[in-house]
This record gives sequence, structure tokens and C-alpha cells, in this order.
Amino acid sequence: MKEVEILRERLKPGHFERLSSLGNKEILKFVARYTELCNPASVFVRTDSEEDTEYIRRKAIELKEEHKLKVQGHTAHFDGYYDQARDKKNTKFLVTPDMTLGPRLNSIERNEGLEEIHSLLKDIMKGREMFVLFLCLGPINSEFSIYAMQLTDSAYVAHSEDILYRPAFSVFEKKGEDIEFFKYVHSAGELEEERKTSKNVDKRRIYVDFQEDTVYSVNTQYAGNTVGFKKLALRLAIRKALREKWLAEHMFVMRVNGPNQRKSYFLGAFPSMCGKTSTCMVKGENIIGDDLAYLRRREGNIFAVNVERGIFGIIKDVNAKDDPLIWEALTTPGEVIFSNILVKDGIPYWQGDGREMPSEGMNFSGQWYRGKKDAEGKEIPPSHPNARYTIRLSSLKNCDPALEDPQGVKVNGIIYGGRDSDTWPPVFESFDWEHGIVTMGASLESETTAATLGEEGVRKFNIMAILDFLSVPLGKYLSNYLDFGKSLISQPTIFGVNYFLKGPDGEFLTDKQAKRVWLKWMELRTYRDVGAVKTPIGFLPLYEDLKNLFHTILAQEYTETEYTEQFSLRVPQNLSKIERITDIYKNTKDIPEVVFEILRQQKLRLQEAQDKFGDFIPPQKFDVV
Ligand code: SPV
Ligand code: MN
Repeated sequence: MKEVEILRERLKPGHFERLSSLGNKEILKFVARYTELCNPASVFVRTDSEEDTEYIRRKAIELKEEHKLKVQGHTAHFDGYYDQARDKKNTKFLVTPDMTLGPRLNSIERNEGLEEIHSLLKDIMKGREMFVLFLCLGPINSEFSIYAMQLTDSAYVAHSEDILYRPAFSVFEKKGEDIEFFKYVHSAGELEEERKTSKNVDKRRIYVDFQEDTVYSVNTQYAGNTVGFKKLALRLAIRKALREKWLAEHMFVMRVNGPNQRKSYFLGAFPSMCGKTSTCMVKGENIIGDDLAYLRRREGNIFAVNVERGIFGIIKDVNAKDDPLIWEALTTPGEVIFSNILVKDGIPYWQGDGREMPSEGMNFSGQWYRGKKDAEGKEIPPSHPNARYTIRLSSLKNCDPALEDPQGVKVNGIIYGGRDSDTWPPVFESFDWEHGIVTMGASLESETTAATLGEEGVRKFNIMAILDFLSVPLGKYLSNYLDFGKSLISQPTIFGVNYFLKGPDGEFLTDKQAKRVWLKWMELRTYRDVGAVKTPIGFLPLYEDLKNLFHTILAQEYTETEYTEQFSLRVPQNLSKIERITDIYKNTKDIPEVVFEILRQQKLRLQEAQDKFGDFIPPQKFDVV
């Protein structure tokens, strides 16, 4: 066999035996094919052993992809100046004429795409080492598990994947030919001599091939483009989920602790930078995951797992006061990769860390000093707004042990939230599953922030906070979602939250800590332990219940004036939202009729209330149920 010859020649001593011990011809062929094409000097096959993990950590330092920091186990990594975020423009689906994806998705003809990517990959790893990794999405040996392998020439990518995903070499070994898996091929491409960042970002390409469940990524290092198991896998998983009738979602998983040691589990979908990580990390509750969840039905309930075992989180504004638990993990010995922060004397700094920022140091632009400008004349900030940290969840004190439960956790509630200055109340509950999915999840919008290019405060439609990763037609995705909850014995309660509501003076109406109260209220509602006010858009909390919660949870006084300001129904804004959302779905194929019906009914309820009470309706006007 030609493959065997190539592998024997290139794999490190003993590593051909590792690969062949898996007893899977497809794997041998795949590794041989990309070894021949990418032409690395050597190939390292990683098993699940601690020595192999240590080898990759050491390689990341030796290859200067990571730099040791003062605290033991901490390293810094820099991506190129123009390689700081997900590249939506160059992320494309490879399509054949029989495929329907819908106009929103970026695609390229399959053969043309494969040709392009394979010509970019030719000899791209010359003189370098290729790492071959076997990992698992979700806990191993569970009905949720999806196995995957990655080829990469970046030790930083391999190291990040070790922190973020469960090792699965031994599972591949046990299953032999009887294993279905996703595949990723990544190369950082030619590197800048000194900084070891991808040089040819103009030739950055991320191509997703559904036919072979394979994703290719070249000339980039930023983890959102290169860590195959994160958003690249999500795109493959969404298609698999649609075929098999489950859900692969952009959601956190957390435990909310109710009265008498009651443990309740919640999922939350929020667009980037809308409070997702800070919600699942709040004081007093427990985190299972901050980014990706798989949801399946069992015994009439929804169960969910975290796809990952670590966090690749935004570091901006993480400080000792607001995020004491993350702060502790980021400042004490243990394994942490900081990316695109500022380093001075071996100490990492970032925006909003609550310390004085040094006036010079090393950052994503190289040697940095205050006032330094980039090629376009723009002043370079000390750390990038999308700077991140990578840690294991197990290094957090509030990590829920259910993280590793192969059964997943039974879901009590699902929360949808976006950045919305004037429409939604801070927290509210839907009438039922369909009402929640349509008017909350499928109606999610978020306002752009200063952290993204373009005008601020522009509302962007973002269904289930997953629009960037959708790999199936919108209508099909939404039908599957609605059907998923239909035949359940106990449906999770659906909630909407909005941490960004503003008053007439433009000031936020709620403070950062208030989300701790909203979570406790939602937990109580999933058991109907408290009553609610019935409004045209759903159920709102009662003043007395919130007053008690503010008192017990935050030791704060909560006045009825605050409550009325925060929870009054803003009728014209809610009506305009329905118009915008209805328009989007009218122009989308295969949207189930029930979506329009639910939106129409909500509109009628709002108009009726408007006729009776006007544009701005205090919650006290509605019935208590
Ligand atoms: C996000 O942007 O939603 C992330 C980070 O979680 S990335 O890996 O870039 O997708
Ligand atoms: Mn995310």
C-alpha cells in the first residue's frame, strides 16, 4: 500500500504503529494524503497520554507560537495584526448543484473550492511538524459524542484543542473501523520570521465540505478560524443534527441553584459580547459551558451537554471585582493561554482589567508603545478588543461536576438575550414552547457595538445567536427547532432577557449584578413557585417577588419605581420589532405557517393593549396569574 510507505517514511519513530493501532483504513489514507500534499518534515501522532500533551506544550514554546509568562503554566500567544477574528468573508461552504443552502450562506462550487484549497495546501508544511489529534465533541462514550480528528502544523492550535476538548485516541482505538468522525486540515501557512504569525492572510481560506465532513483552514491562526472543533465543527454538527432531529447550538449550559438545594439547568443563547459568559459565570451558580451545546430528547425531556471542556473567552473587562472566579484562574498558577493581550515584564494586561496599563510592551502589533499607529494611521490599542483567554473549566471553582456526565443534564429553561436598548424588558417568560421559539429565539436581534466596525447601535437579526454559523437553510433550521420541542412530556420554559435596556436619558436601567436576580426568578418560574403578570408579549415578574430576591440575593433595596420603569411594556417598539421579523421571514423559504400566526397574534394583543392603555404600559395594568 502506497499510504503505508509514505507514513512509515514521515511519521516519527513509533508513530506509524500508533496510527495503525487504530485499525482504521480511512484514517491511514487521510493522514497519508495530507502528509504527501502538505509535505511536513515529520508527523506527530498524539495519544491521550500526559507525555504527548506535554510535548505539544513544549513545542508551542520552542516554535515561538507561545511565550512563557511569569506565572507558572501561563503563556501568551499572538495572532497576526490582520488575523484577530473570525473571517466571515472567506469562510465558505463547498456546494454541489443538488444542494440548497439559501441566499444568506457564503458558498463556492465544490470542485472549484477543493482545487483552490488543495493548491494552497501544497507543500505548505515544508520543514515543519504536523500534529495528528483525536478528540471528542461532548463527553466521551455518550449518545452526544461526536468524534473528530485534526491535522495542524500549529502547536498553539494543538495546545488550545487539548485544553478545550476531551481526548479520544483510546476511543478511536477501541472502535476501529466502526467510528464516524469529522476531519479538519489546518495550516498557519508561511510565518513571519520574527513573530511567527501567518504571513499570507490575504490567502486565508476556511472551506467546509459537507460531503466528506471535512473542514480546511489555511493562512490563519486565530482560534475561531483554526480550532476545528469550535465553530468549524458547529457548522458540520448543525447539518448532522438536522438529519438526525436533534439540536447543535451556540449556547451556554449552567446550573441555577434553587431553594432547598434544588439544581436546575439552563441553556442560554446570546450573540457575541452580549453577556453570555458573564451570565453562566455569575456568583452563586455553577457553570457547565459558555459557548456550545448539543441538545437531545430522552424520556420526554431535553438533555444537554457542553461540547467543550474549556473556555476560549473574551478577556476585555474581566477584573477582580466583576469576575472574581475567572480572575482567580487567570492570576494563579495553572494552564492558561492568553491571546492578543499586552505583555510587559512577563505580566499580561488587557482593557478593563482594573489595573494601570503600562505605556509599552509586546502586543498583537509587535513592540508597542502608547500612541503607536498602524499602516492605516489608526491608533493601536494596548490589547485587542477580541483578546482572549483559554482555560480548562475544571480550573474554575464553580464548575459543575455534571460537565462530564455522559447523560447530559435535564434542561429546565432556555434563555435568549441580545443587546437591545429600547424594546424587551429585562426578563420575561413566553406563554409556551412555540411562542418562545418564535417571538424570542427566532426574533433575536442585537445592536452593533463599538467593538465591531461600522455604525453603532444598528439592530442586526441573529436567530438563536447562531446566524454566523448556520449551515442549513434558515426555514429548515427553524422547523426542526419547533418540532424538537413538540412531543415532549415536559417542555423547558422559555425566557427572554435584555441587560441593555435604557431609560429616556440614555442610561442603562439595570446594573450588571441584576442578572443574578433574573436567574433566580426564572428558576422559580420553571416550578411555578411564583406568580406572574400576563402581558401581550409574555409573563413578567411581580414586583414583590423581585423585591424579595433583590433583598436576599444582592442585599439591595428595589423600589417599585425602578420596577415600573424597567418592566413597562413599550408597545410601539414591540410592534416595530414584529414588523421587522415578519418581513425577514416573509422573504425566507420554507418558514412554517405557525411562525406568521404567532407573530400576528402577538401584534393583535399589542394593538388591543395599546387601544386600552396607550404606548407605555406599566405592568400593574395587567392581570396577575
Ligand atoms: C464567538 O465569537 O462567538 C466565540 C469565539 O465564541 S470564536 O471561537 O471566534 O467563535
Ligand atoms: Mn461563541
